[in-house]
Amino acid sequence: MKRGLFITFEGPEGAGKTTVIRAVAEHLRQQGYDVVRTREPGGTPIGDHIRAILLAPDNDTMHPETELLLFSAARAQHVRERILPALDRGAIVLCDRFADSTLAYQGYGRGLALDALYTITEFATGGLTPDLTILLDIDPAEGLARRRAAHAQGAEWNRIDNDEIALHQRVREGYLHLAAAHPERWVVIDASAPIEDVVAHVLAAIEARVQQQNA
Ligand code: Z5A
Repeated sequence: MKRGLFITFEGPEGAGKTTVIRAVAEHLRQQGYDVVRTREPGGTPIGDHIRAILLAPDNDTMHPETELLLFSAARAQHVRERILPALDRGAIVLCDRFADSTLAYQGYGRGLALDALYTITEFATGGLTPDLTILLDIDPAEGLARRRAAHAQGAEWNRIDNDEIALHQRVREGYLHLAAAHPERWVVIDASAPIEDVVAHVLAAIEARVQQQNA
């Protein structure tokens, strides 16, 4: 059976991943593609239980190592229960965060050793790597301001939103570093632009990748 396309979306809080994925999924479905939208942490019932532990603001004594293993446990379940079956049937999987979030947050952000993160991630994913990763790049101060505005309208506020701004700056720099190291997989898009422009750039990047796969 033809393998589908695994596309991940990364970026600081409030970059617009959820909003963009929703618009892109609708566009691709209208074109007749089988599209699966999913997210991390989560994407499965077990993953959603782990998500609740990870993001509860009260769990503020969680150690970085515990956090790493919980994100990785949720990912191991997500890959096997949800992502691989969808790819095996030829779907386009749009995933809101994946293993690069672990490198950016637990690695560049919290300072855990990157070589350990690569080993644990390889084990959790069984070696699954995205075909395309979209980095929605934004100044964390602007992203967090968006999050605060959304929270005032009822959106949830989580434990990691509470982290110091310096962590979010290191996360952004980590992402830019990862993208520069693997330009064949990453596309960096300015997420401070109006949402219509961001969606148009993302669709162009996906269409280019689909054509490349079909060539
Ligand atoms: N995490 C980790 O540390 N390690 C890991 O391995 C993984 C994750 C997988 C998950 O939280 C947390 O877990 C996350 C990283 C960490 N850290 N935090 N916090 P989450 O899933 O709840 O949150 P998120 O992934 O960071 O998403 P988010 O904060 O909800 O942001 P978003 O999805 O990128 O943005 P949005 O919800 O689409 O938009 C936010 C607001 O901005 C909303 O009101 C939009 O209408 C508005 N928006 C969006 N785009 C625009 C533009 N272009 N202009 C103006 N306004 C806009």
